[in-house]
Amino acid sequence: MSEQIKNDTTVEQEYGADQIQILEGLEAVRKRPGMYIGTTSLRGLHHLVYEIVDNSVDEALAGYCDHITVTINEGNTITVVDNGRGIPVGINHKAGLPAVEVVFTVLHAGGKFGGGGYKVSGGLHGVGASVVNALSEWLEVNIYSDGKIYNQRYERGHVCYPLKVVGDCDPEKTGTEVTFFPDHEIFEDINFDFDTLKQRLREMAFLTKGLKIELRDVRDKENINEKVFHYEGGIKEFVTYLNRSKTSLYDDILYFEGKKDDVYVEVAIQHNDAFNESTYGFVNNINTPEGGTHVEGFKSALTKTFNKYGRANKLLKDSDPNLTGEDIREGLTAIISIKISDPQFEGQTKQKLGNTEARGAVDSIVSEQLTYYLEQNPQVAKLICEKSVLAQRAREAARKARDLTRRKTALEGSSLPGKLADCSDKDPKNCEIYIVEGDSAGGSAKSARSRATQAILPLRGKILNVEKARLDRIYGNEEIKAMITAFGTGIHEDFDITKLRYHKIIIMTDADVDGAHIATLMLTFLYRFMPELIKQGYVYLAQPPLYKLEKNKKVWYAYSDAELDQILTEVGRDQNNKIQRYKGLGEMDAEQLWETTMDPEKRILLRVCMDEDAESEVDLTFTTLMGDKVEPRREFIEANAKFVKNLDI
Ligand code: TSJ
Repeated sequence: MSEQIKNDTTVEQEYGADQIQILEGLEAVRKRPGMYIGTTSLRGLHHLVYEIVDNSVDEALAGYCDHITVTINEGNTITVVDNGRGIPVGINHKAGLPAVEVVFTVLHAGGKFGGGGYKVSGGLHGVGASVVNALSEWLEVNIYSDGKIYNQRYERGHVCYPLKVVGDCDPEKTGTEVTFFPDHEIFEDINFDFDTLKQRLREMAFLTKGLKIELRDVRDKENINEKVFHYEGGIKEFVTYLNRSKTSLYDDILYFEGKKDDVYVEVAIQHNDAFNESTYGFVNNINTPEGGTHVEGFKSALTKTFNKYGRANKLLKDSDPNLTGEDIREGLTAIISIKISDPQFEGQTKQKLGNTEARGAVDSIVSEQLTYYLEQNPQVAKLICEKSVLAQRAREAARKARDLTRRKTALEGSSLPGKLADCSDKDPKNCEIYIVEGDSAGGSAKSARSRATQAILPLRGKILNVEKARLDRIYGNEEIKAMITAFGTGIHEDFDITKLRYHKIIIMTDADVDGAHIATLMLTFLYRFMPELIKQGYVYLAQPPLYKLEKNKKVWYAYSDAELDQILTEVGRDQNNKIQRYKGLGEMDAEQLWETTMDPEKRILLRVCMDEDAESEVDLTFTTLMGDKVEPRREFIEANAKFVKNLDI
């Protein structure tokens, strides 16, 4: 190892104990990359980009940078450019090296180096540029400062030559440019995904008001892809964005900002006329899906302030009980973003903020500024209080409705819905339930099924959209009640997955737009009320064929236009072809339905999964499962298809 280093360097630098330690540090990163970036999957690959961009965002937060460009170059190298001060090039005395070299070669180079004020942003894996350097086949940095361009290159973390001046530039121009090529030896796949980077960079731009972040994909010269994110309103615009497909309850975005006990707090909220809560917490620009003290402080302030205001202004009657936090947060979209110098994360996945000073800071800033806002804006205050009181009543009604269904099931035993054609096998592992759109398709499915293991539950028409209805109506809905009793698990606090009666819940709808909409409504219901069923992989979508082709007494089924095309190419395009396009499940007879969609040996099922990467939007993804005997043509369809469907409809 040391031989190699000596060859790469000049007499100006002597490699002593410090340098050896440096290389051992980066070697450790290469040996156990997972320890530093979580994973070497695509997720870890993209993490490299965030790790670099975080440094430029820090420069923006320090007030010296307002423009960052991220480019995916041909060959999957990444270039990040900012217009900040440039990483310091002067000698860092502790290490005896230029600060920039320390940044790239010393593990955990943080506040200790870089000329003071250098802060490693992020929390979870905020380990800095040296980790990216260690995991890159090569990395090059150019720094524009004092009218000069400084340059250094590294390969797998090893310095190729000392920092050098490679040219002059306009003395007004300053900034940092880093290009890196992720190491094939570390990452199995180095293909960057534009949309993945887009999501995160958009989020970063929302969280840093005024900062312009550009993302460019120039891998395909004929088709350059470009996105610019620039939000002067910061998290206020984030809330507008999250509410974009909703109807807001009032026009304002409420915005609170302040600093207390060294915690900088920003909060933006707005209610919409629907019923779900979307509260997102961020600490140093990192999403905290499990919340923590900052989110607790926010919720406590909201509950206290609205109850106080409601009582004082008679919007809440003396005889009414207090509003709960959930009542007030019905239909709420909120961003709580704090910046803190020493974030402590706890919980199993280290995603929950633990700093106690954050609770107090958010609570007091929100309480004070929200009280003031409500006094200044009585119309908005009234709208929110009235919606909360309605939520309170609905909650009460729902509790009664639920108690009633509970008592009823206790009285009647677990009587199954009348429309359910149950299977005879009672071992859930062997059992499947098909939820079928429409009575007529339900009829075909009932005669087609394998009675021992397949149960059929036909549902009439469009099922209730649970995003647009309050709990009391949801519990009163016949289709939903039928599903709940058929599954056997109960819901909410009664939910018990061990009581699940079928280990495959298969949604079978027409292969058209209406069918897709109905499937989405059902998935929304399952996602909101029984998310464990999806998380544990019990939910599936059936895939009925789109076309039937008959020719010379032979039959083919096609599940996509592409497949039909392929079959036609195989059998020849002539007038003996009889092609039928199925407009719905109802057009198939029982035998066809069995053969194409229900026979476990031949059918295609998509398993519904939750995308763990999804942050501010819930994504359900689907993986394809096929019967044991897969015809080659079926495999062609979408063996690796990944459908992403945004639930936020
Ligand atoms: F990741 C990284 F370190 F390689 C990196 C850092 C990558 C990129 C694209 C940009 C940066 C970066 C660092 N941009 N701006 C800075 N700024 C500083 O490092 C800096 C400059 C001046 C002073 C000072 O106190 O004068 C302090 C710092 C931390």
